[in-house]
Amino acid sequence: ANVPAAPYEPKWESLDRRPTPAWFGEAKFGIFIHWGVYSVPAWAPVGQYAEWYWQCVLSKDPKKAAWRPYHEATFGAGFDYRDFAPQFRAELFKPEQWADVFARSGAKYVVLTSKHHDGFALWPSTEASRTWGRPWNAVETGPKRDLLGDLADATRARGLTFGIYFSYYEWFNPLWLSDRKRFVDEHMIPQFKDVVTRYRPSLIFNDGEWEMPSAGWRSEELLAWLFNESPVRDEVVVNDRWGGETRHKHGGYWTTEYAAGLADGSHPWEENRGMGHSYGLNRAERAEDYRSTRELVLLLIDTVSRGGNLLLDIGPAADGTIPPLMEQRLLEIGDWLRVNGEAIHGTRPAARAAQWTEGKRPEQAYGDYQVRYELLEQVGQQPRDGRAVKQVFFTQKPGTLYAITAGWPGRTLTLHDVDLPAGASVTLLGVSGELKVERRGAALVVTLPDLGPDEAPSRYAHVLKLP
Ligand code: FUL
Repeated sequence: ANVPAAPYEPKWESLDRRPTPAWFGEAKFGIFIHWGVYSVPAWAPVGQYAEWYWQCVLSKDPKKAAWRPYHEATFGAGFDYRDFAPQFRAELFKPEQWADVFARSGAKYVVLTSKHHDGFALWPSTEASRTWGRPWNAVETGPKRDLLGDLADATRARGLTFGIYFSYYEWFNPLWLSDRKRFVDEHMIPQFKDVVTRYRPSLIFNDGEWEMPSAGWRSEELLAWLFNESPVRDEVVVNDRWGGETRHKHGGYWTTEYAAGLADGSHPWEENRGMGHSYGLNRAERAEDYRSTRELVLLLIDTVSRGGNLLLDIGPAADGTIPPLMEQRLLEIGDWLRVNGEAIHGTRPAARAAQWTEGKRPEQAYGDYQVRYELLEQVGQQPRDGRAVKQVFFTQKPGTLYAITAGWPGRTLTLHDVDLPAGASVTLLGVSGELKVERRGAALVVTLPDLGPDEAPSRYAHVLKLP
């Protein structure tokens, strides 16, 4: 409804004026899924991206030196990545079960890799098999199933918004290697229009754009088609990966990847990352390589307090199962959101994103509940001494301020520079009754309920609701 009438001109100047459809800013939390042929080897040196398997095994870059010996020892020197495709079977894939987990996680949207840089399409893309000269989509080989269509249907049936990841670039597509212009004209553009028309994704996380400027990819034309003519022109949300020059400059929302994100909501943005160090499943990662639920919940809160969305990635296995550790994290985030979601979904950043410990060393803040958060250094929010941490995060809705504490604050919590109308009451989400509040100058001292160790309404973080 907030989208002005088409047409948009195939020029950044015009395309960049299209507002990001409102659903995105309300949703806050999405699930990213990297799933494909790379889910068969499902391996990377810890810290690297497993979905890059094919490229890295063939790479001469010394930083990628560990890949080839692993591949040769495990599968044999002559084993071609393409021969993993028949082993991508998805035999245990139950899209309804995935959708159930996603819905219970409190996420509002789901973004699946329609194809990654290996070019393998999760839908019956005729362009994929034609340009690769072999069955190179999930219906013609491997799962023999329209994974994209089945997940789109199942997630929508649970009220979730469905989107796709799409990579322009395909490392070894024969047409890309021989003629980039024909690759774009005869493969990429028809394929993009096909996937959009068939599945009507409400979000397109484009990627693999860096290899050419946007003019080479014909991105302005493609986006004008998307915004003016495509079946999703009213609701589609797009990111900023449309050509070597476009990130944080053109397109829709800005993307950050394993980074701190932006300092504020001056432009729509979304941080995306896995729970460990990879997007595709990496079987070399151990439990301690994964962020804890507490870290993930705090990451979500911190992101939302600065006006961003969090697109949290999972890497399902080639058999179609979600690794239980990932499922557990999602369900626990959902437990938190069930009590506290009103402070996340549909909110906007407050005047101030967070309250820091003032001049205190982090260990003096909340004992072991302190938020150690290396990310924040990257957005220049660290106070001078470099030791302070965020204790309280703020979000708001019209007429309501939410103060979200990292960990249980103890018997009282002092909120600095917060106003409270006379006679107004403060509550703790998940607990009935008003809290005692005392004004001390510009600060409010809130007395928390006297709860036993297991009686707090939720774990990890707690929400005070102020009128
Ligand atoms: C990057 C890709 O190269 C990664 O594999 C991953 O898909 C990430 C979301 O975007 O640019």
